[in-house]
Amino acid sequence: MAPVLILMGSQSDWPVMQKAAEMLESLNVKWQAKVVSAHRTPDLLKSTMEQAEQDGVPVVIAGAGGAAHLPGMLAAYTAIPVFGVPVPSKQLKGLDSLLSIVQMPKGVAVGTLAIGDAGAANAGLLAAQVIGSFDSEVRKRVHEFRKAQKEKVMANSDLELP
Ligand code: RP5
Repeated sequence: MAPVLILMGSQSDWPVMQKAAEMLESLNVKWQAKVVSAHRTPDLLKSTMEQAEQDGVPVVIAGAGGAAHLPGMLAAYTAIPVFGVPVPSKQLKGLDSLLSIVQMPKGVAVGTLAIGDAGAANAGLLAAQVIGSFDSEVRKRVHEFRKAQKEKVMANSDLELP
């Protein structure tokens, strides 16, 4: 069983959601990805979360666009922390996705990330940090990632006009 379950509303969400998978790969955290739609496959949504509970999955990342009800509905079925990624939509560029995910009613929590690639990558990072709270090796790798990121910024901090 992979510790991070990445769910998305459509195959078309994968180009964004794979940024979460790439981040997890870079931190050597195993993941599993699956298409589950809140509207098109509601029964699958319920059974997927029941299975995740049974399997002891510690964290779920869920991305959806437009009327993005997937993360909230997943959270309704489980006590596993759910991180929601608003996927950019064709018409409203993901503002609709963001508002659909972030405006949860009190009592059912979804941790909402930024719209698009950065949000998906950070969902992967945050999921790794959750795993790192009980797996010191993963925690160490998150620290190493931060250190490498800082060194990259420092190495290119002097700007010049072309
Ligand atoms: C949402 O509708 C999905 O998460 C996706 O972002 C959006 C469009 O889906 P497709 O019509 O591309 O399958 O449920």
